[in-house]
Amino acid sequence: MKRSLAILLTLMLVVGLFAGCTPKQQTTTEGGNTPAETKPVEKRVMRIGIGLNEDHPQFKGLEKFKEELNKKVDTIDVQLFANSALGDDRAMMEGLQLGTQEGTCPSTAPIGNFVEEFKVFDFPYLFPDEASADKVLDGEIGQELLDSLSAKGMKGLVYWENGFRNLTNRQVEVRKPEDMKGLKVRTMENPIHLAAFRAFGANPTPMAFGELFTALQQKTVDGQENPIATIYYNKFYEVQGYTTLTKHLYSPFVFMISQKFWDESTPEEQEAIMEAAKIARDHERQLNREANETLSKELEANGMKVIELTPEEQQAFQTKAQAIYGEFAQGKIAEYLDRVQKELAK
Ligand code: KDG
Repeated sequence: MKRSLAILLTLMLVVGLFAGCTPKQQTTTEGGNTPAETKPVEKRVMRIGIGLNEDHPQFKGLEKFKEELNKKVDTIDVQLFANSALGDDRAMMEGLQLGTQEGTCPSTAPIGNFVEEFKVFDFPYLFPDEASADKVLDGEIGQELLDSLSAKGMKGLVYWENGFRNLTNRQVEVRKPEDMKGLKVRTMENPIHLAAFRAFGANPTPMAFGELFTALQQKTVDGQENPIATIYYNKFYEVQGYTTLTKHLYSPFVFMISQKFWDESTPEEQEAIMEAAKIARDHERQLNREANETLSKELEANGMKVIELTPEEQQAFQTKAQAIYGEFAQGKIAEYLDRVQKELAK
């Protein structure tokens, strides 16, 4: 009797130990009433979060990713979260590292806090147009930087598009840097952005995107800067009077998943993830470009004044921005900047 009790206890301990050792992979199973002989498909959950809302091309891109991935494999359950439901860009990248979520799509601006070299993409007026950005981002330089994320626990898949950023504010018709004097402007968490806005004469302050609308509404800040699609889909026209088409920075997104999720994927799944990410990228870029082309009119229809700058006016902003290049183009960032500029000159 004693012996069988000992065996039973040992068995329970072994089973318990094994249960403890199984990788903590969150799984879901498809379909409840499968016949006994067919094993239910075990799905790994891929939670992807972004700061923007469901109307934005970025979210449409994620829906496309999910649809394409589902066509190729049935072992991954993609779950999408908009509106900073999983946190801001920085917190979500930390979430990939900690394993509390599997995917996100931040602007490059906060990525510089994880991999310094990423700051190369955040120099104002670096890319003259979308085609030049695509050339660098989808080429060798872009790939090298994506690869550098792996050492930080993040697998950079491809670049999507946030787009050319423009200034909005509540009270001033900004046409030249001097008009920005003393204006409290929210920027992303990036030292180059902060320096650029100081150089323009503004009083910049970094803030998470999720807090921005309320900050504008409560007048904690006077203005902010984002691409037209974001200004429109986030209804900033309800709390801002003016958009100046400064186009001061082409802002890329990096679509990334956790390195752990990638490493635990089969080669077939990895191929499917990569293919779906690329199809979704093309879809998202196209929607975003259409939105940026057409939505200025909608901003005006919603009571905003949209200010186009003459080439001379634009140049005045560019000259101010140029003055901060030296301070940030140091070490590895300087090397990358040089390579990007050579690539653009080709
Ligand atoms: O989903 C992306 C957003 O979290 C953020 O990157 C948007 O450009 C952005 C900003 O200003 O924070």
